[in-house]
Amino acid sequence: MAKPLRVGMIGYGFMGRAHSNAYSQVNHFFDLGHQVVRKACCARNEAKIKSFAETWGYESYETDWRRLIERDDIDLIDIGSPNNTHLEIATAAAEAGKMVLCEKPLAMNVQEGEKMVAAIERAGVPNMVWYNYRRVPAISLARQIVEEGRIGRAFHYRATYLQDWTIAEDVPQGGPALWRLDVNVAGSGVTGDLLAHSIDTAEWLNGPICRVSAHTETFVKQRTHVETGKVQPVGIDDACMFLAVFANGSLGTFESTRYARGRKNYNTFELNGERGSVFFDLEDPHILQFFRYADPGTEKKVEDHLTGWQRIHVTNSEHPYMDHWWVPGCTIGYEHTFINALADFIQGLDQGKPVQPDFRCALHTQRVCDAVLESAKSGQWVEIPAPVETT
Ligand code: SOE
Repeated sequence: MAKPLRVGMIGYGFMGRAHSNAYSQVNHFFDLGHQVVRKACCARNEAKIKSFAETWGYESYETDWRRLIERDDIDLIDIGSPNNTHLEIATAAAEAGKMVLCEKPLAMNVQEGEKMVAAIERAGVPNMVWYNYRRVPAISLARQIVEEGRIGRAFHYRATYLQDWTIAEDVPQGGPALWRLDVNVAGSGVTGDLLAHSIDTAEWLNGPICRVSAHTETFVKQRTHVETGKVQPVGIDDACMFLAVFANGSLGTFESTRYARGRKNYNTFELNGERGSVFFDLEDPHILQFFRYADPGTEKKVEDHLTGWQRIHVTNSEHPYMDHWWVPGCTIGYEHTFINALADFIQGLDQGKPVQPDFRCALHTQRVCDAVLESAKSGQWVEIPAPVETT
């Protein structure tokens, strides 16, 4: 008999919907020891959260997150509200003994992230940060290929994360969704919002980044603020590019912008090693490209007339997560990455094993983001301390 997992969801925007969909679907597709109960959702605007509760099947709603955390019929608090709320909510939730899931990036900056990790680890509560792209089956397959030794010694890692939705000067800052343009709410621009994803994926596949050199640009320097109605300076980075050195000696380049006309959510990476390479593009999410030069173990080189990039359609039941979905050849989508992530978290609960990326792991991603922003300011290379290992 599955144990109930009573969820309190904070936030009703893009991520509130993505997470709520995962809560409603996960037990239909994964055989788990916990049954999710959508107990309550929470936001300040009563009319909106009431309607959200009805749409997504929550039993109740709250308009104050403190009240949600006080409730003894809630086991897990999920933070899907803007970045400047993460610290306070996560700390209070951990102190109340709740499990905590948090949307990325972990925090506004490293100082906040450290406080969050301290609170979570003091309380010893299960936790996870929603770096959902790890759960794209093709990206998980890339990790498997790396772990199988098929890339071998890594030389280069190349990531891009491009969008185009803030090019117009009349896009305002502040308020729902557009808080991402307000530095006081978001902490940073593309570095925390987009490159954080690229960094999480890169470190998962290729190990820790130990030094960075960055440059950022803010193309539109002033925007009307939704809350004040006034034209105010823009404090976020609109674009960021950085060079990285990984602890394994390989070299990385990372580029991100919201000014790449035509690019909507172009999240790509390529890893080149001695035995092979992998390439992924989120606009073609079911495909992992793999170049096989030599096999691990034997070091036998693939016959010359057969070498070439393979396009692996990652939908076979042998592929990560795909045995939970449809028959081979049938694809899954963006929303499934959240369902897969939640399933991993619940399996961790079932087995008493922590799941990655946890808060501590996400703190290292935050360190890289902060180092990138510091380097962009100083024009100097910035060193990043090695992560403290978690399980
Ligand atoms: C920004 O546009 C955004 O919604 C990010 O906040 C998400 O994390 C990313 O996955 C898609 O783009």
